[in-house]
Amino acid sequence: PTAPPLSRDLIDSLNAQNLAALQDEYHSLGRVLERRGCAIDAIKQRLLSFSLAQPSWGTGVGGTRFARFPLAGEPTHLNEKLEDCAVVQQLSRITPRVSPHFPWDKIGDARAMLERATSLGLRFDAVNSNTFQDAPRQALSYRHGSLAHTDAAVRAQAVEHNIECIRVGEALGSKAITVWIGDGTNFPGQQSLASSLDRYLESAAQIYAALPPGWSMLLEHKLYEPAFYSTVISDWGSSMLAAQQLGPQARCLIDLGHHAPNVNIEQIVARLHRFGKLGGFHFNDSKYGDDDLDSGSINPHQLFLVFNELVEAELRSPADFDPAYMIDQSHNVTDPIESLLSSADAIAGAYARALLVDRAALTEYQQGNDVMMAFQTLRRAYNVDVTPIVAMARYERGGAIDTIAAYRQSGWRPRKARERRATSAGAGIV
Ligand code: PSV
Ligand code: MN
Ligand code: MN
Repeated sequence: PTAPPLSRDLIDSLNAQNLAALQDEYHSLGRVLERRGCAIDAIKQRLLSFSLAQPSWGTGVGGTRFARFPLAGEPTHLNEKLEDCAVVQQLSRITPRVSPHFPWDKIGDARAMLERATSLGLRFDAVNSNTFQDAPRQALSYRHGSLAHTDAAVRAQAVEHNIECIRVGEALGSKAITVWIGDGTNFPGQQSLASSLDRYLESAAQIYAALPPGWSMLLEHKLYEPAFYSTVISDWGSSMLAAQQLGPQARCLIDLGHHAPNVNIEQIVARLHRFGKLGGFHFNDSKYGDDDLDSGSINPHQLFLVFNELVEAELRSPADFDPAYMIDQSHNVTDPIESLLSSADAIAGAYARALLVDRAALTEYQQGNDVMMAFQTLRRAYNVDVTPIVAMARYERGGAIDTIAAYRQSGWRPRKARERRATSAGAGIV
């Protein structure tokens, strides 16, 4: 039996206040779209089968390397993180899975943790390994790298940790492991750029060999940070070469914040899909680097263009289209639940806009090299305020029409501030 954390009556009574306006706006938008030959119900239907994973670590206040300002009532361990994820899911209805990160998340009895998640209406998504930090009581340090370390014993320890993550993931009902490493250098000459990659490939192959059938290994690349001169898996090219060498269960994961400035991420989406290596996404937004700001808060147009490629990719070859969608943000100055709600909304909205693109017209304009009209076809879809479609889909799935207002009215955070122990300013919620 599921026990959602917020009162159903509260959500229903708030929805009752908002429903007439939503219906009016939905039907009015429906008429606009109908004149363009597009059925609003069909778009809503597609949204009804769209979902995203939440990062367990996104439920706490992340902080920066300068400071962390604790939030009263933030979760202190996985049980409480799951509760907060359940609140997000109860209101948004498109975030039913949680991605755990080890050893930040202490699982204990995996079966009990899975039952707890299930009772909250949640499932587990990809597990994340962590060899970019030293865990307490760890034998060997990752100061100079992990999977690509010069010392075979450190590499073996990092491989072992990843295999352990897979085993825990199996018990949690997960189907993928996401591997992001911080390995790289801060000085020219510090390491051999060629040998580091060789060592990574050898270690990654050992993790790959431990994958259960039906599992994916998602390789997440990142240009820089913590390494500032060179990073072993720095870009989609390195990620793609590694995934190709490892085998069919290895695919590439795109974190929107992990690229050089102005890189054409949507083109990377098209490339990876073309070669069967589009594994998944970490959604967030950025202005300067890996800022981990809320999805769609800085560059919503880029988010739309990414989804435009995703819709196109699915149309081209639906059989091998199965990217894992997840939010990966650091919430420093907002209540994380509100940020997750707002981001889920922005991501669903970008998808809805991409679904509005008149694909037949676009192809024709592209074929005839009608540059302006091809561009206008995208612009026309992007300009639509899709709020009523996203809200109606959410309402029909049992969520809140106005998620943030419902969350605030629920008094969840003040209640948790009384119940949960306070976190410290220095450390994250590990
Ligand atoms: C690294 O910057 C990253 O995006 C990876 O996904 C990590 O696992 C995550 O952030 C956690 O902070
Ligand atoms: Mn990420
Ligand atoms: Mn990141």
